[in-house]
Amino acid sequence: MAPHLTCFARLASLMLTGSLIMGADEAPKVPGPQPVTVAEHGAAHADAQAQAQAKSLPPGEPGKDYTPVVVPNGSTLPWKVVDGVKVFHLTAGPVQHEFAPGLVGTVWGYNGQSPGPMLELVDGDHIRVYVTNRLPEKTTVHWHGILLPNGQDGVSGLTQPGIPPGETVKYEFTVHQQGTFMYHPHFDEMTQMGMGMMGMIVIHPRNPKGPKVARDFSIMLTEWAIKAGTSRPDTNEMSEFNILTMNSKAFPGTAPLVVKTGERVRIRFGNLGAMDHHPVHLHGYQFRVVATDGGDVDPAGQQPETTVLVPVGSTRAIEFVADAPGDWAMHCHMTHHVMNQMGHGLPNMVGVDTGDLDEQMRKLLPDYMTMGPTGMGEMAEMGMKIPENSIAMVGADGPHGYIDMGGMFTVLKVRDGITSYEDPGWYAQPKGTEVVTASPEELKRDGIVIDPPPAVPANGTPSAPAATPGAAMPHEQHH
Ligand SMILES: [Cu+2]
Repeated sequence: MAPHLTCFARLASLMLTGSLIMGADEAPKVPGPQPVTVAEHGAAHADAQAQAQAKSLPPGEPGKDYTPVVVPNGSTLPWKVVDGVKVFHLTAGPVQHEFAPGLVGTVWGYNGQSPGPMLELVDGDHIRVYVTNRLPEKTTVHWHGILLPNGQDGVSGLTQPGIPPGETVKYEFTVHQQGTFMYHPHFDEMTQMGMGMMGMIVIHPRNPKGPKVARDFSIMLTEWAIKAGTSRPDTNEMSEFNILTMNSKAFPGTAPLVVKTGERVRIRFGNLGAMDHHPVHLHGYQFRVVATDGGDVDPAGQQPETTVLVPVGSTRAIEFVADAPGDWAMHCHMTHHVMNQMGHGLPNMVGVDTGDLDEQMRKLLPDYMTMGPTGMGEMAEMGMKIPENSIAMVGADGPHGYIDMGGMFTVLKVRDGITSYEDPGWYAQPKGTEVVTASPEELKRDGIVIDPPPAVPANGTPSAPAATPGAAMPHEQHH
């Protein structure tokens, strides 16, 4: 192994040297038109940055310059103004964090929170962010999607030295853009982001155009690997993520998004998970994807959608008018991402006839229960015994029974004439709009014939294909 490593190191160093001696004056000549050389571009860029810094505007104010964004389960980072500069302070460090009732994790975050508090700015703001490192290793802060001088980009080793434990550094730049962005460490990324270090950045336009948004939400999506009964995320895990979160909360820990009927709503999503993109689906509405972390989508190019894919390392903002009252589910559509800890990595038991296995096992393990012979939906509802400090696979009591979802799941609550954005409770469906059991008269009226159930044991496998009496319409059997 050693000779190979040496070889590789030499090769890498040669490549590095190569790139170093290929200075600005010796930019590789490529055939075809060359409007700008590297040197010219570099100088122009530096000039632009200097001019940009000089062109900062007075600090934008909430209420006057923008309607503040709501961070469900989270907060906005406070600031003070010193000589026209917005001054912030982030402290990276360990956090005791509750994902949902029953599960507290020992994670890392900023200012005692994961995700860290949202930075809320206005186009033209000049900002100074102090970052104190209370972690046991170095860190940096990278401002994802922000256009800034190279020295402020926060990549350890490339644009700055890592911030040693106990030290405080200063980032300072002017923002000249608008939209939804993120911040996160660029040192030991796998560990630090896997431990929960991330946050959102919103930059409001100085002079907003287009329809005014009444309710504007920010949700950071991410994923964690926390084995049931433990509290520390396993950041070496690459595929078995069992806690999927919105603003670091798993349902039923996620706060609902409360909106008044008729209001225009924006929801901003960011994704700094390790491995998974999240297709977030909203029930009851069509929306448009109006912006990414690359900027606003031109109205002509805004696709109507009901699901928005939020890839790792990206933000997406959606907008719609909340004209339909109700409790509307909003969740990642990957089915494993609406499960909590107990739903993954188990043997497939669907259809297995377990006989008296549970009874026999309980002689050795009093709380034994085979998971999943009839499916997984009712496991938590049954009150299955689970390890201390863990959350089962499923959710919470709802107005019509058990909501058997966890993870990246929340509820958009749209209500007529509300005067407060406090959780209004569950939606009362108007009479005649609920799902009801079909009556014999209705079945008769519409000519619906119900087949007798197939003659197989409850948990068993049919010994022969189920009979299909001629009277049945085949497509009905899938309902
Ligand atoms: Cu997902």
